[in-house]
Amino acid sequence: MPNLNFSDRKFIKVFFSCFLMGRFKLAFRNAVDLITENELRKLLLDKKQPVAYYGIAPTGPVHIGYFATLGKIFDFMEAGIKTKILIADIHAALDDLKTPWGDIGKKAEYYKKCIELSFPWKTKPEFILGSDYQLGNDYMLDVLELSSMATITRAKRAASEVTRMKDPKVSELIYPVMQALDEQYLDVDIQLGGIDQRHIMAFAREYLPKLGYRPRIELMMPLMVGLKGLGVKMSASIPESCIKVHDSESVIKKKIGNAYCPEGSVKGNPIAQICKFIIFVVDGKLKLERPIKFGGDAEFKDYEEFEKAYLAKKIHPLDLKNAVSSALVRILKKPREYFEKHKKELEKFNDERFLN
Ligand code: STL
Repeated sequence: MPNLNFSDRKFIKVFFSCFLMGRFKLAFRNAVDLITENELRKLLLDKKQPVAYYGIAPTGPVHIGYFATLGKIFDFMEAGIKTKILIADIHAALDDLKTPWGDIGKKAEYYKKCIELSFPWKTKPEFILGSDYQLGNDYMLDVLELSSMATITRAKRAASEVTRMKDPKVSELIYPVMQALDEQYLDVDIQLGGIDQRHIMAFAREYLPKLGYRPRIELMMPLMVGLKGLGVKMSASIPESCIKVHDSESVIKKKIGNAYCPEGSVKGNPIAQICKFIIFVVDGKLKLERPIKFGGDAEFKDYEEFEKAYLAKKIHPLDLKNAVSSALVRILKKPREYFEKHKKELEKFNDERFLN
């Protein structure tokens, strides 16, 4: 290490911060909230390879609503942030038995498979199974210690947007306690999740320091609007609102064909959101194929360019739907073909939402 004086060091720091502005921008793009911006800027400046995690409870069928947050892992990889994917199998049962205890193992396997096959990962993401560490003595003692600090009212508020919370089970209040501890036990700097996780994330920020652990940075992604629009989120419990990663080609085309897609408007428009959060993230572009009389072929290099053209009504919803259908059919090829061959893996859940 050369001997640098104060102004040399300062210059290097400023030089790097300019360079790293791009890194912050990439880490934050498409996100809706961040606690806190200063902490993330500092982390990117101070640490060469920060670590983040995204936790998913393996409950219903995997659908493209997960892609908004999964796509962020893509950005993170590019920004030099290592990302772990937590398959929170125990949480899936804690949430009012959305997955029965006896099924959490096979459900976790199914989620891992779907996530692995759905994205053209440049480097394979690291998967961690909740039950592999959450039953350890230290973790469990921390669960009990945190439970002795947080009131029921506080835990209820934390869980309110995530677990079912209909005459809640005790386990639904343990859920946020464990999610907070996951940040510590996975040894991460950042937790990544949908905006519906924000009360749990705030809970984690508040309670980890009470156990002597540092609060983590929380980055929140939007929830994709369902295919029927009207601000109703994409959810596996409303089959026509979402596209499963193993839906057949004809089902994908039918669902996109029936989707809400007002001409000249991207507000609450699920098709525009699929472009923004999936197609531009995975492909880095959007291609439109049209007969010459309808404007001919077109290619957009980023979402902003596409949005401008769509708002100016230079793209007809039908042409857009065709382009989005073919892109999704291509992007979901691997999971579709895998589960066509291994139909039994879907049938064993005894839940018709997993089938076509
Ligand atoms: C869901 C749907 C979803 C994400 C989650 C749950 C997240 C669960 C979770 C569990 C433990 C953690 C972090 C996140 O440490 O999209 O029902």
